[in-house]
Amino acid sequence: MKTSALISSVTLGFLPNAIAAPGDFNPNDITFAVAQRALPDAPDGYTPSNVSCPASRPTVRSAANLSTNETSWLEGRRNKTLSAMKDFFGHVTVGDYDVVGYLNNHANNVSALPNVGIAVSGGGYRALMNGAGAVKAFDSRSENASTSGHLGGLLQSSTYIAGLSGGSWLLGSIYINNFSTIANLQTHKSGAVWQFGNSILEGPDTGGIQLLDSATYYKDLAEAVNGKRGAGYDASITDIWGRALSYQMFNASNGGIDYTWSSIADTTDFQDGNYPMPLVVADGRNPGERVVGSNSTVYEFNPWEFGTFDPTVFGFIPLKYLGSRFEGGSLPSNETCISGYDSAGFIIGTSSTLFNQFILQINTTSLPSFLKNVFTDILTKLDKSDDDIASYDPNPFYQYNNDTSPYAQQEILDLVDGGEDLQNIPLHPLIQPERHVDVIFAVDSSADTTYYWPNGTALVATYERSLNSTGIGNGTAFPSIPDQNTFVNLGLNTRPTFFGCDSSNLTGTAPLVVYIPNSPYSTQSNISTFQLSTDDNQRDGIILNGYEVATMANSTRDGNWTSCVGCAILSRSFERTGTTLPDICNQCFDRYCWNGTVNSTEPNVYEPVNYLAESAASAILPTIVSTAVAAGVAMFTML
Ligand SMILES: *[C@@H]1O[C@H](CO)[C@@H](O)[C@H](O)[C@H]1NC(C)=O
Ligand SMILES: *[C@@H]1O[C@H](CO)[C@@H](O)[C@H](O)[C@H]1NC(C)=O
Ligand SMILES: *[C@@H]1O[C@H](CO)[C@@H](O)[C@H](O)[C@H]1NC(C)=O
Ligand SMILES: *[C@@H]1O[C@H](CO)[C@@H](O)[C@H](O)[C@H]1NC(C)=O
Ligand SMILES: *[C@@H]1O[C@H](CO)[C@@H](O)[C@H](O)[C@H]1NC(C)=O
Ligand SMILES: *[C@@H]1O[C@H](CO)[C@@H](O)[C@H](O)[C@H]1NC(C)=O
Ligand SMILES: *[C@@H]1O[C@H](CO)[C@@H](O)[C@H](O)[C@H]1NC(C)=O
Ligand SMILES: *[C@@H]1O[C@H](CO)[C@@H](O)[C@H](O)[C@H]1NC(C)=O
Ligand SMILES: *[C@@H]1O[C@H](CO)[C@@H](O)[C@H](O)[C@H]1NC(C)=O
Ligand SMILES: *[C@@H]1O[C@H](CO)[C@@H](O)[C@H](O)[C@H]1NC(C)=O
Ligand SMILES: *[C@@H]1O[C@H](CO)[C@@H](O)[C@H](O)[C@H]1NC(C)=O
Ligand SMILES: CC(=O)N[C@H]1CO[C@H](CO)[C@@H](O)[C@@H]1O
Repeated sequence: MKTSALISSVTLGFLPNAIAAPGDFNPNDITFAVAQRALPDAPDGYTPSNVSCPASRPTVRSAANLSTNETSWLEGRRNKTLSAMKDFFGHVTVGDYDVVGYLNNHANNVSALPNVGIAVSGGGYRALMNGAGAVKAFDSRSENASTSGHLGGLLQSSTYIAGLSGGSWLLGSIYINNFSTIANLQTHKSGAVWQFGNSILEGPDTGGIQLLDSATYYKDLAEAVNGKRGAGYDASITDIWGRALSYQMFNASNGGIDYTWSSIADTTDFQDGNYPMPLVVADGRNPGERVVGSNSTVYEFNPWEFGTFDPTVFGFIPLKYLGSRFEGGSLPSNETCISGYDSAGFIIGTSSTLFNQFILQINTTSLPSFLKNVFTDILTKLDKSDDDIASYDPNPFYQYNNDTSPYAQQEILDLVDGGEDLQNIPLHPLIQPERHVDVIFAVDSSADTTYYWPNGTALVATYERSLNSTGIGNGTAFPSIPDQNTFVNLGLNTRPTFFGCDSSNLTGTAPLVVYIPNSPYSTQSNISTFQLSTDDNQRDGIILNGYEVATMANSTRDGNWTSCVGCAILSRSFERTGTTLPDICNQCFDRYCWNGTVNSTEPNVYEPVNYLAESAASAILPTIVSTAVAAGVAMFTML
């Protein structure tokens, strides 16, 4: 019996007892039981537990280099991206230039070849769905995606894919479900994942893989979090939030309670370099500060490690041993190794702490009052019950880099939503010089404007942070980005725009950024960040719109769009190999590269019309939130 005995029988006495225990075999799960996927390898469900340490005890390592894990993985992955790029340039032409011939000529030196990254912004369910549409467009497995005018194969050609907040829910849905296609996530039978018609407050449909009713759902949430607390770890509302998200995102019984993020690194397909490397971003909140500013530390969770390249902490620990009591960068000899802390749901919950407040709205539902009481009971046991933070107890970077780390004397590390520093696109891991990324496809579903469209705020934040290259930017460089008024006035947020095309005009080595802002094609995809549920029609409409955003309506808006994407991919590689770009690329760059023009006059309210006129008539008008709510949670509206 893995369930915790710590839940008081008073609390649970009235609940049904026919509850599937974690790990129970579920016949509906049969296809997943045999498929390769992230692994249910946590030793005791959600409760972190002692495990024997490996022969060389885990330590904090300096962030001066990439991990040996990533370096050796890259050798395999870069080879795989080469063949994927050859497929991609089979249907994406660049004038009459022989791109496949070029790739073949440099096949023995993969570092000469393009190194592609994808970044999916935050913005709650809107970002999850719009981001999913873009990923669907980039995935060669999607129907029609590998035909002329489409962009299938870009995902397979990528080395990295980063997500934060709502974007991290997308990454979790893909990676914890066996590198699932988006179409599969959309078509799961009732009761399985991505059933957003049920709000997260109600829990999953009964039936399907979860076999839960609301009572069991809340009981499970409570039990998981109480188990962690009972084992001596500080828990926060983010623990409940992460567990709740897991039921919506992970197609495994009990909301995939024993799936860890680090298990991604243990799957054969990932080890063989068959997928891009997923990166989830969260921010640190400086001790004693409520505002998460541009000087807060940006952390990443990758399949092997958790840590940061920022000059504050400047270190990484093995993710599998998160929860172990590190001190001054090593694990004292009287401390055991801990595993199971890096629950996949807790990782995506951490990246999205701004939304953990959703769960506090339970009293607005029609759920029976005994359930509200169960929930209130857990909340009162949490130290920071209404705080939008994730508590990492113990702080793995305790007494590490005392001189530079503001967190060195903190026994608990507070992490918050990856977009709280306004860098709402997870570019940070992709602009680290050690990673040598050439081009980033930056999908932005932020709600910056009155009607929840992006206006470049996320890019501005990353650009400004990079200007402090000797400080918090720590050697990163980023293309020049104009102010938000310019984005709106020049329409840089209504269609894809390239930044940093001219590499000689940069302050250091930086990727070319292909900015892909959410905009309306067949659907008004600007749903409110507060909208907690979408029926399947709206969900699929926004995903399709995201597909059209990325492909410019399957190239009907610009017959040369996919060629231009090809030019963006090849640009830095051609510079390294001294190759001249084909003529069509110059036309593309004239059309898509921001050329330095600025118009900072204040624009009118931004209200784009659907590009695909025939569907404009049926457009759903954006929901306008009451000003009182909007003022109270201003931060929400930006993300
Ligand atoms: C990562 O690298 C370390 C040291 O090289 C190795 O011990 C460990 O097994 C690797 N982790 C994975 C998941 O491959
Ligand atoms: C990658 O490809 C190169 C060139 O074909 C080959 O020499 C090398 O062994 C490959 N590496 C891996 C890890 O597959
Ligand atoms: C971060 O910046 C704020 C505002 O400039 C400043 O008050 C604070 O001390 C800084 N925090 C750290 C840890 O550098
Ligand atoms: C290990 O030793 C330190 C210092 O004496 C102590 O604070 C800590 O509680 C010990 N840990 C365990 C697991 O006993
Ligand atoms: C729900 O309402 C009850 C009764 O008014 C209150 O005690 C509890 O704190 C509320 N719960 C939340 C999460 O607001
Ligand atoms: C870091 O600070 C702690 C507490 O002040 C101290 O015990 C420890 O020796 C320091 N570590 C280093 C490497 O200076
Ligand atoms: C851009 O977005 C920010 C919030 O991210 C907002 O404060 C600003 O007013 C917006 N400006 C324009 C021109 O939309
Ligand atoms: C740059 O970063 C350093 C260290 O983080 C900080 O002291 C300094 O105030 C920052 N400068 C600017 C202009 O933000
Ligand atoms: C774009 O292609 C997708 C996938 O084939 C299709 O579902 C959609 O209807 C197309 N949209 C337009 C505007 O052609
Ligand atoms: C695409 O580019 C070619 C070559 O530069 C040009 O001749 C053609 O007119 C362009 N097509 C469109 C639809 O813009
Ligand atoms: C070129 O660099 C200058 C100085 O950083 C900057 O002001 C300008 O906007 C850049 N131009 C482009 C097109 O990025
Ligand atoms: C390029 C650069 O400035 N790197 C610095 C990043 O931060 C670490 C830790 O403070 C420094 O040692 C590096 O020199």
